[in-house]
Amino acid sequence: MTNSSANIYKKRRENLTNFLEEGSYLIINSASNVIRNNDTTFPFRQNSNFFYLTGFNEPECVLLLNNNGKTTFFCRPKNPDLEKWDGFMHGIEGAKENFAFDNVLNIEELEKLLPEIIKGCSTVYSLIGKDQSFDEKLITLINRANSMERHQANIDLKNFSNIIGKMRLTKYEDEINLMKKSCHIAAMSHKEVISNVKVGMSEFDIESMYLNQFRIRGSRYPSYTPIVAGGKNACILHYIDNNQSIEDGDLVLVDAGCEYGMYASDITRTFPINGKYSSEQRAVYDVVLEAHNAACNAVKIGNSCMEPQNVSETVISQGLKDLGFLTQSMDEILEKQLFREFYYHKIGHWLGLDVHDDCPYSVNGSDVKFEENMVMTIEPGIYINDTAPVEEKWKGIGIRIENDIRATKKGFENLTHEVPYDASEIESLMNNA
Ligand SMILES: [Mn+2]
Repeated sequence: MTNSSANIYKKRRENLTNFLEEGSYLIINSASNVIRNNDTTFPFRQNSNFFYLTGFNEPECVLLLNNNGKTTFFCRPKNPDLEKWDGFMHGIEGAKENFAFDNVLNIEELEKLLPEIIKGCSTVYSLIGKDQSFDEKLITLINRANSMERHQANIDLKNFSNIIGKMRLTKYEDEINLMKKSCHIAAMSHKEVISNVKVGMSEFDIESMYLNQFRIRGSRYPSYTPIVAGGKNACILHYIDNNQSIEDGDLVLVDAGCEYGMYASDITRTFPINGKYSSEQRAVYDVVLEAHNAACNAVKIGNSCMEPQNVSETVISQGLKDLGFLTQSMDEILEKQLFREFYYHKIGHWLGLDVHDDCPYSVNGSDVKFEENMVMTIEPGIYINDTAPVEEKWKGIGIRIENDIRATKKGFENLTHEVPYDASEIESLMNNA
């Protein structure tokens, strides 16, 4: 790691000390290797909050940050034998030289040294509830520190997740650049796959094409398990079996994004396997598109982050009325949330290091208001299940359109605009390949 990127993380830690009480410590641990089965592990993925504050990409580390911005970092010592099996480790010297920590210690000494460091402090902030075994270890070590300073007040343990969540809401310039790249790779992958799908391909075939596109464009992993849903499988929101054949005349809903530089993209497109929407599919599609466009316009500095939700409910309700699916008055549809029969998820979520970025939607009881460089997905959908009270010809249609939207000074920027989402544009993409 270069010094300049170490400084990015150092600056974040310094900014964060503004939220720490006098005489306090923030303590946060890295992710661990996770067993998949027997003795094989999933690929290591660093804890997003830990990465946000350190840029350090190894397991078995703990960061201590005091309110003056001084850092003590615990990590694994360099081990040439282990490196022969698992690859490069920074080690204690490497962490000290390359990551701008003030002090670096051996993780094996955490239990001995941590109580010494924090004894007599007022407060320990930690991400309580994210990792139960670390929570338990930390409580034990805080108790040990308390027993060393019997004439002082006990240390308060406070949850830090809302503070760091609020910080992560507004992305720094370097984060926006990585997000743009992640969105670009995902968008170009969607575009390439959609222009190449053909009748006869299965969900599995199409999933493989996406994963290949992500990889050849520089992203090793999707940011979540892709959803590749043919026909009525689209009505199952978290469908990830992706193993069914697709009939001529079916729609395919693909919700797939990639991870680049630790940042997630998240895109959904719904296209006809044969390159042409039926009139029913098109009618529903255009309602979802209208809701999508209206919701994007509501991503505006100063607006409540719930505004896109409200706007999408109104547009979809009107559309469901126009299609004849709902017959009640608009007031009744909205008040009783009757649209939820067809639109049964929320408009979107914060996006960043996590695909569902771990950031708040309300703070102290008030909705978060959009600020520049907040990024939210906008993803309205309409799903017509077998049990829906509509004519047979509509059943099994499931449509969602999802883009990644950044709040800007001028309004909003669609970071995933490179893959078309207008129905006619999708048809020309599929037929002019
Ligand atoms: Mn999403």
